[in-house]
Amino acid sequence: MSKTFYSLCFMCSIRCPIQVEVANGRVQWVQGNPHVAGIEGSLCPKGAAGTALLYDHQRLHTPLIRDGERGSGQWRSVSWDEALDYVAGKLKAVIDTHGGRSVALVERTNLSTHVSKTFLKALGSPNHHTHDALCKGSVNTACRSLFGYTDAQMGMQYDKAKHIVLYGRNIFEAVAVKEVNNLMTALANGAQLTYIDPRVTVTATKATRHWMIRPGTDLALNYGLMHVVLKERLYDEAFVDRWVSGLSELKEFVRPYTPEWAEAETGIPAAQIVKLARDMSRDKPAVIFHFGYRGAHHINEIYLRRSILILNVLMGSIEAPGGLFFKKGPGEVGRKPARKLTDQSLPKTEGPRADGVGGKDLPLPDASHGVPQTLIDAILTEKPYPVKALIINRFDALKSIPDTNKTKKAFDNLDLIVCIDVNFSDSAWYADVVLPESTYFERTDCLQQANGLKPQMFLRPQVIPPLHDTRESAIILLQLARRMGIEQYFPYNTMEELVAWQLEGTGFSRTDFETKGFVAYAKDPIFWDRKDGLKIKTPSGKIELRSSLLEEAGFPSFPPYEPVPRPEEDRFRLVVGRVAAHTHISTQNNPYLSELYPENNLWINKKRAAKLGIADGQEVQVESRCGSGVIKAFVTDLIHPEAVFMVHGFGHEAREATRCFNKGVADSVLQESITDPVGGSPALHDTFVTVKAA
Ligand SMILES: Nc1nc2c(c(=O)[nH]1)N[C@H]1C(S)=C(S)[C@@H](COP(=O)(O)OP(=O)(O)OC[C@H]3O[C@@H](n4cnc5c(=O)[nH]c(N)nc54)[C@H](O)[C@@H]3O)O[C@H]1N2
Ligand SMILES: Nc1nc2c(c(=O)[nH]1)N[C@H]1C(S)=C(S)[C@@H](COP(=O)(O)OP(=O)(O)OC[C@H]3O[C@@H](n4cnc5c(=O)[nH]c(N)nc54)[C@H](O)[C@@H]3O)O[C@H]1N2
Ligand code: SF4
Ligand SMILES: [Mo]
Repeated sequence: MSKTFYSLCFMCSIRCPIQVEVANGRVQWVQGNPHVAGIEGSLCPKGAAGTALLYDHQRLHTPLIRDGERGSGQWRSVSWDEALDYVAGKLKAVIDTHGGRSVALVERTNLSTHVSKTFLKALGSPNHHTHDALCKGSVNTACRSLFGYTDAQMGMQYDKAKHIVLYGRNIFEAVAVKEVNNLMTALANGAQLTYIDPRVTVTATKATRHWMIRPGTDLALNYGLMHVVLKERLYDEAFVDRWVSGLSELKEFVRPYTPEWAEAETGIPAAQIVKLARDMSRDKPAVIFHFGYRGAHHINEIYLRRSILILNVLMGSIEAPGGLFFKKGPGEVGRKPARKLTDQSLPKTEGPRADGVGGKDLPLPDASHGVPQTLIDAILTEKPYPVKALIINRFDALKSIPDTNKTKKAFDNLDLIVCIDVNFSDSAWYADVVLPESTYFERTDCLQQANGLKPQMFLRPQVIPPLHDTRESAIILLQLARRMGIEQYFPYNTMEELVAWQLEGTGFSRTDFETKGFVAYAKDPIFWDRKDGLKIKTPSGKIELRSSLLEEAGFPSFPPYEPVPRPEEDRFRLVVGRVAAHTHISTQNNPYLSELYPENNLWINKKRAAKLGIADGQEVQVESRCGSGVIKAFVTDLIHPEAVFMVHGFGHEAREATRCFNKGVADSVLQESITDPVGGSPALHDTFVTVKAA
């Protein structure tokens, strides 16, 4: 007998809605949820390889306690009781000596993040971290500086857009299924796509125009664009007059940044810059300048993200169909969202965050996410205070934070490392205790509140019982909470009880999710009235080009442009990114995906490779100030001469993950840990490397 379930993929954190067929206790088939607009059956290659994760004999099967040196790969399989007693005992010892704040937790945001936040707060620790800063911290801060909303509270209506500009937002390889489909719809309807990237990516091949920009200079391009827009009055005057403050300061600021000046910095012809400004103005307000995620990570990233958002504001594309919108929650229609454990009144935590967020060094990054790379510094220096226990959940701290060698040194300073994962990640490999989570097919998860033009709620139900001795992270934390004496904040015994608790007051019940996998709070898209109804959350109620958030923290809104250094003769700027077949650092050992894309290589420009005597396919040694590795060269004219590129996610060290062990090089080993002090993102693309024949 076959049964159909609606659920959420978790081969990456996009969480696309899926339909799962189960027969004879086995997952037989997975496809996109046909009831969800923009998905309609489709999946990406990683989503399709979900069953290969489920049935992979190399994933984690039981709790493990380390039996040799850290990283030696000697483990003891233990019962859950033994593992949890061990962790609780160690946590108590650390807390007795150093206080609750000496426990930190790092995780990739997931549906149970409210549970782990509650766990840490209940222990008295302010040191909960998500991946956010590493992914898009400066985008988050830039959005708050202009609108008072985070980037996560904003979206883009691609399918109705007439022109979309992507700054290294490589949508057709760094995939979110709905986004890809909606962009395809826009292109089929005649929309223009301008793609800016120092590499020719798949997205570049589908674009109306592609500019091979000199790496790191997008900000100069944007100042050139703004110069034209303001000089030729190409902006949406009605929108700007009504909603924007700081226009005259911006005008004054961009006056010297002519398109000719931008050409000298970026390599993009001035006439083309002028043309893009005019094209966008013609199509406004149904235009999108995508604020991007990982395209350009530099020490001044905040100002790039602000400049992209400001271009949208000038085009009046905010809250316009085919532009950027503010996500609407259930409150918009007088309803309630799913409850979170963090809604409860929780103990006050023991003051400042160890990573410095909210303090004088990092006043502005989002304290509800933290900055993982500066947590590493705090662990190393024990400043402002010792952090001695680290819980890592659904995150690979060792390989997702720049400068792996430094992270390893910080690990040496910890009394306890616990890793909750489904795979033998490198962080698991270096942990003291490994707690295996059930995969997304085997567990019911917390509810997904999906705000957007139409607020909705999704559920990920268990479709088969766990195949091995694994548990859900929300249950693991509950069982630890009981051992730590903080169980009063966890009002459930099972995931079904937790979901029922979350649903209280929403007007929906568990069975409402069975027909389509989701429930909707509204039928039609909700747009606020652009004349009078925008709920801008800055102190002035206006979109603040001159930002009170920045200036009150002592940062300028419009700092003069600083030229981007060109690498010395024998050096390259290291840039990194994704490939369609893999998720960050987590799918390289997947039986199917490891076949599709088994190892990364180093893209290097043909002319520069010729000078160095490097041939295509040859092994080369790449070296930065913090590390080195040997990787095969991909010699091509599809990359700017100043840059070399590698796909993130390779160079795994966990021997038990045999399909990916030691294949390719980890970008994190090479990258220096530099942080945008305003926005909070790591400047992952500010590392220079040498390349020579290995
Ligand atoms: N050097 C470098 N660092 C980066 C980036 C980069 O390009 N280069 N990219 C940044 C970006 S954009 C992001 S979003 C982050 C992502 O950083 P991470 O979150 O670390 O990366 P992922 O590959 O998404 O997943 C990490 C871990 O989650 C585990 N996992 C998968 N499913 C489950 C599950 O159901 N339960 C549990 N408990 N674990 C699970 C995987 O096995 C993997 O070990 O990295 C950032 N850091
Ligand atoms: N297949 C797959 N899809 C994913 C993910 C995944 O792991 N795998 N992860 C998801 C997540 S968490 C994220 S954050 C997004 C990331 O989405 P993106 O940010 O679109 O992804 P990246 O592949 O990191 O893209 C970086 C691109 O920027 C280019 N670039 C480098 N330097 C510059 C520069 O100076 N200027 C410009 N304009 N471009 C530059 C690089 O060449 C590269 O093509 O992808 C999401 N989708
Ligand atoms: S983008 Fe692919 S891997 Fe990520 S959730 Fe969607 S289908 Fe799954
Ligand atoms: Mo990300």
